[in-house]
This record gives sequence, structure tokens and C-alpha cells, in this order.
Amino acid sequence: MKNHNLFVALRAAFPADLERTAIETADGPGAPLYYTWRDLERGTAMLANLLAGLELPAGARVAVQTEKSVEALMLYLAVLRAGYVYLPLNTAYQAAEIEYFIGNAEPSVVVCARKHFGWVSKIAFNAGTAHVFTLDDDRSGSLLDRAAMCSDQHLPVPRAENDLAAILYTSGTTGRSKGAMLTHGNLLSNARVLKDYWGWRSDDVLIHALPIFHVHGLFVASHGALLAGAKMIWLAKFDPRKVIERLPEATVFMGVPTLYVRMLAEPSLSRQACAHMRLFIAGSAPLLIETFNEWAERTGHVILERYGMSETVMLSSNPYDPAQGERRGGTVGFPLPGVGLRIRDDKGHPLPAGEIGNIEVKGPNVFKGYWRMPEKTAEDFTTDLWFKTGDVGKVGADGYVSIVGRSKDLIISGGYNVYPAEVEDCINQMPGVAESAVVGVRHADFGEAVVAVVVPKPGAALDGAAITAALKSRIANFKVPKAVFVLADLPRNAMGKVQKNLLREQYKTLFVA
Ligand code: MLC
Ligand code: AMP
Repeated sequence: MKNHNLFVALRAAFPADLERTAIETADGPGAPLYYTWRDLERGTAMLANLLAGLELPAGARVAVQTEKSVEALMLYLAVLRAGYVYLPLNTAYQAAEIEYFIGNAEPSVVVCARKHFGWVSKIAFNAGTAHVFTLDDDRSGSLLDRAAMCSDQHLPVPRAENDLAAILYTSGTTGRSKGAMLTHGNLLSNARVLKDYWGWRSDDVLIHALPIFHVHGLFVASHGALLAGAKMIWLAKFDPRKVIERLPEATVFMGVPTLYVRMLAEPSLSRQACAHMRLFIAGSAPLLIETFNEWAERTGHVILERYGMSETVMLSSNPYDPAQGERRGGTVGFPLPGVGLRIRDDKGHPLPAGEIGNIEVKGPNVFKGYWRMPEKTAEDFTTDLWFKTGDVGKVGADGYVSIVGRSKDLIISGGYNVYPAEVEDCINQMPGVAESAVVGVRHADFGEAVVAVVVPKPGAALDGAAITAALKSRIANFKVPKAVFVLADLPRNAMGKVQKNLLREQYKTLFVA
């Protein structure tokens, strides 16, 4: 029987000459470091053997919160190779958030930074995790120490297309995060479609400057390069100057809009610097038309914008091949081959071309459901099994998809999702707080920024700076409001509902010139 393990397909795409460089580090301890394809083969085999030796139960989750490193990428590949389920966690998550994820996912293995071992292991052992390893970005820690003693020969464990490969937590409208269950088939089908659609080649060089705990950096970028047998220039932390310096050696770059905004602010960004590049791709948040136009003027390259989600990987893309159409700013292009995308009104009735409604999708890329949340899963699918994205948009008569808003109460700041309900819950638990409202407002750098309005209880004195400081220890830093206002009350309509649109209007120029 065919082995549908995603690792098998990625491994099959390695070049014949395993001594070629697969990844070159551009920053971090010891840079530049050169990892060959053989290093990836051997390193993932040793890590997979380490996992295999732990005799974990079938379907065991391996939760990972570490700094970005090539070894961390190898760990992801090793989890696939060993047939377990990878669960990446944003490094910004604080103890209470990690406690929820570990409690909810019940991983058998947790890997964390050495400096966090104390509190992470306590949470993990309390939740029943059997093994906690450490991994730092300088290749130290117990994970690699143990893997060094394992064999570098390993046969990828057989997996079916429908077997789980990863769980990605995405915030929920009610404040509780949901684990999106992605299968080997979801990830591989999407990676193959993107390889063809974007014309990936073995002589491509990708500048990888995104975090590897979300869909964009972990799947879209890494799978793209690996499936093409193409080299990556690896930045652990995005630095616009460093990226621009390396463009003359590269052919592909991927980023959230904030990365493009920051590169445009660098005088060194020029046509000449980009002359060797084949493709610039943007996604995860709306790319402003101003950024799209300015980029074309400064570099001579038209950014290709695409659209996706944790639950679905990539859904639509502007064309790469000019014969299929232009790359149109303000749109996310066409549904990818094999992806069904339709627009429905709130009652579920189909809408004609050009009309705005809810975006629903179907395809081999669409996830299996939310981890241990069957009711939530059922709610988010239509009766004919299309997934309700929570995005609002239209499909033009010429087939281009545009996203015009969201029906979900979501803020996207610098490519990270923030659900207002989660931040409000946290603020409302603080002493002296009667209630709060959190909204997203335009931000020149992050696209949107989180702003909170807080109402004190009668007689209580609240201080915005103290609220910010308290939030920093409880939620990831990108969720912490960039401004906190203390007001006597919140604007409400006749029904008593908080009018967030009025707050957005009031603060709309806070972070833009
Ligand atoms: C950092 N900060 C942010 C932030 N990132 N604030 C709001 N939104 C963000 N995204 C704040 C920190 O809280 C900190 O504040 C200060 O900025 C410096 O932190 P830093 O870590 O040094 O920031 P920096 O390196 O500049 O990070 C900015 C960034 C990063 C844009 C490089 O946010 C990033 O890598 N974003 C990419 C996210 C991504 O990969 N998304 C893909 C999701 S997948 P203070 O006050 O503590 O000093 C998905 C599906 C799809 O959506 O379609 O792809
Ligand atoms: P996440 O939950 O992090 O996977 O975020 C997915 C959400 O990001 C989508 O539902 C969209 O709202 C948004 N998104 C992704 N790509 C784009 C894009 N190109 N334009 C607008 N929004 C996008």
C-alpha cells in the first residue's frame, strides 16, 4: 500500500546530490551555517528514531515552543517521518496560554527552550505529558543530546492521506482557541498545487524570514522550497536590511504585508537589488494597494497576493503565469486548482458574481475539524460540507476573488490573529474593571493594531499603563493593546450592544499619519 506520509513526498524531492546546500543560515548563533540535504536526511532520521524509541501511543502529539532554527524545522519533519502529530506554538505565548494548549491537546512530548523548562515542564507533567525536552537556537538542549545517540537510518512510518499530520491552534471568537486538525493529505495536496502554480524550480533560492509556528512560514514557505529541492536562506528573525542584502542571491521571497512595508522603508530597496528575483508573495493579511503599487514602482516586481487560513492552508492566489492573467492588487486572485470557493448570503443562498457575501470553501486542502470540538466543527461547516471561512468577499465576473471584510470579530496585526473576546476576558478579570471593548484600528506598520477601551467599576481608579503591564504577563505580546483608554462608559445602541464601529471611528487615526 502507498505510504501517504508527507515526509515521503518531501524526501523524494531532495536533489540527487545530497551534498548540496539545502539551508544556509543568515543570522543566529554561528551564522553562516550550511546544512546539506544529507544533513536534513540524517538529522530527521535521528530525531525520528528518538521519538520512535519513546514508544508513544498512536496519534501522539508533539508540542513545540522553541526559537526558530534549522533544528526546529528538522524536528517538524522528524515528527512527520515518525508518524506523529506536530503541534507548533508561537514563542510569544505566555504561561496561561501554554497551559491551555497543553491541557487541551494532551501532547505526549513537549519541546521548549531551556530557559522555560521549569514552568513548561510543570504544566506538561501536570497534564500527563510523559517527555519534556529542550532545544535552543544554538543547537543545545536535551533533544539533540539524546538524538545524537540515535541511528541515522529510519524508514518513514506509513500514514494514510486522512491521518493527522499537525494541529494548529487558531483563536476562537469566544476567546477559546481551537486546534485545526490538518492531515498528511491536506498538506501535501496544497504543497503540490502551489509548486505548480507558482512555478517552483530546483534552482530557486527562498529567503525564509517568517516564523515557523504558523501556516505561512511552516507550510507554505518551507514545503515550497523542500518540494522543489530548492535552497533556503534562513533568517531566524526578520530584518529588512538583511533580507534586502540577500535578494541578489535569491529568487523567491514570502512575507506578511508588514514585512513589505518595512522593506519599503529601507533606502537600499531598489530595482537593482531585486534584479535576480523571480517572485514576491504576500499573504496572511490584506496587502494595501498603496504597498502593492509602491513595491512595483520601487522594484519593478508585481507582488503576488494569495489567501489562506490555518484550517485550509492556501485557498486562492493571483496568477504567476501572465498567460493566466495579471496580478491584481486588492484581490487575492483565483481559487487554486482543486479548491471550490463560493459566496453565500447569511441565509446560505448563492450570490451572483460581484455581490458581497460569506466566503465558503471546499477541497482536499480543507481540514478535518477542530480537535475535540465536534460541535464547533459542525457549526463551521454548511450542511453540504463547505467550510465557512468567516471572511467576507466577492468573486468578480472575471473570476478574481476580493476579500472585503470579516464576519468573525478578528484583528490581524502584523500577520498574527487577535480575537477581541480573548483580550476583553483578560481585562475584565482585573480588579476594578467593570467592562471593556477591544477593537482593531489601522496601523501604518502592523496593518491593524489592538486598542482597548476600559470602564472602571464605580469608585475604582484605573490606569492604562498598569493594565498594559498586567496584560503582558498574561497574553502574547502581539495581543497586548497598543493603546488603552479608560472611559466612563462604552457607546451602546438601543439594544444595549456595544457599538464597536464608533470606537473604531474614534481611534482610526491613532496610528496612521
Ligand atoms: C511584534 N510586535 C507586534 C507584532 N509583532 N505587535 C503587534 N503585532 C505584531 N504582529 C511587538 C511586540 O509585542 C513588541 O512589543 C515589539 O513589537 C517588538 O517585538 P519583536 O518580536 O522584536 O517584533 P518584530 O520582530 O519586529 O516582529 C514583527 C513581525 C512579526 C512583523 C516581523 O510580527 C512577524 O514575524 N509576523 C509574521 C506573522 C506570521 O507569520 N503570520 C502568518 C500566520 S499564518 P513590546 O511592547 O513588547 O516591545 C496565516 C494564514 C495565511 O495567517 O494565510 O498565511
Ligand atoms: P489564520 O487563522 O492565522 O490562519 O488567519 C487566516 C485569516 O487571515 C483568513 O481567514 C483571512 O481573514 C486572513 N487572510 C489571509 N490571507 C489574506 C489576504 N491575502 N488578504 C486578506 N486577508 C487574509
